[in-house]
Amino acid sequence: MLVRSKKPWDVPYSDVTPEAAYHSRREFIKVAAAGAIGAVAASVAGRADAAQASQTLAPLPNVKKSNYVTDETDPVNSFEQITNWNNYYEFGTNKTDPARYSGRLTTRPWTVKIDGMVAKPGNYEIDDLIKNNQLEERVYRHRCVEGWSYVIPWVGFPFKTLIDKVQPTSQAKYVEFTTLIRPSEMPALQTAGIPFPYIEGLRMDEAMNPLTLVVVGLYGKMLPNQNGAPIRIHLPWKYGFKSGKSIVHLQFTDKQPRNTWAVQTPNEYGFYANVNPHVDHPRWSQASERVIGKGLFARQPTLMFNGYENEVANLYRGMDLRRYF
Ligand SMILES: Nc1nc2c(c(=O)[nH]1)N[C@H]1C(S)=C(S)[C@@H](COP(=O)(O)O)O[C@H]1N2
Ligand SMILES: [Mo]
Repeated sequence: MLVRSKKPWDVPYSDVTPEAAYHSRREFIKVAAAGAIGAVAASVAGRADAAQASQTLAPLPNVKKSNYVTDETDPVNSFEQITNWNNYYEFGTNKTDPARYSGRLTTRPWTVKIDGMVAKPGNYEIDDLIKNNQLEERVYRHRCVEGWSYVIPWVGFPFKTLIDKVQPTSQAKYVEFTTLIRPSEMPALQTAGIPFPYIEGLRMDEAMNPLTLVVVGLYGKMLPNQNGAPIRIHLPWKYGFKSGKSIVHLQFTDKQPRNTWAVQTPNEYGFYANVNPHVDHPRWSQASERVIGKGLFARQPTLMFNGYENEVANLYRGMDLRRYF
């Protein structure tokens, strides 16, 4: 048997979560759709584990409900699940390493440099980005290429609103993200086995899609370090590796970015990384996934574009998705 330790997400959901908390999370989705979320986030965070784990994280001001509420049927995962099963190789390659080792990361001051083919390049302070953009909560399913997923109440703003402000020129075809590399605070830079800094990128139309989110928080509070503080990206129809964490640089360019995993292992990871149950990874099937919190062996079918097909399929019309994986 491969079961090494009994984590909350290895056992059936009902075994780890009191009935009341279970209902409050389902409720969370409904209430978020209906009204202001401040009070709702607080009530969810009122659960003992979430309250303890997130007490040092500042609440984010002025978070509004989103127009993009999915009909996600699984409950939102707990703060504990979302922050203890992560990929952030700068802190180690085990899923629990980021929670264990990212505490030392300092995320202030923090500047995101924006340059390249853009009319208004500049250095943008994280707290200005938080203050000057209308934050909203988006509940998205997050599917990792390795075969697990969870449902996260992100806080952020559409990438499109930032792009509209900085005004890329007509030459810009892609945007490239570079993430932080800081040896004094990142213990696994030499041992993780991939090159750093971690680089990702998007086609402009993907970046401008209304679902594409610049993430600065979750559960109504500042982003925990292990989830990519203070600023990361998330595209719910793509595998998790597209969502670079702790971004320091956005460059608009006419060349397709050489994203880290595609450079590292080109036959396994491509530039597009769209969730696609019909295109398997060379070493495993992508037809199903394990939902964190539902039990180790409870797999469920993976949906085309992770279930966001209506919103994004048009971006890829006419493309051979086996070739552009
Ligand atoms: N800088 C950086 N960003 C990264 C990674 C990483 O190792 N370093 N891992 C990626 C992968 S493979 C995944 S699945 C997601 C995980 O995000 P999560 O821990 O919030 O679920 O982050 C992505 N962003
Ligand atoms: Mo991943």
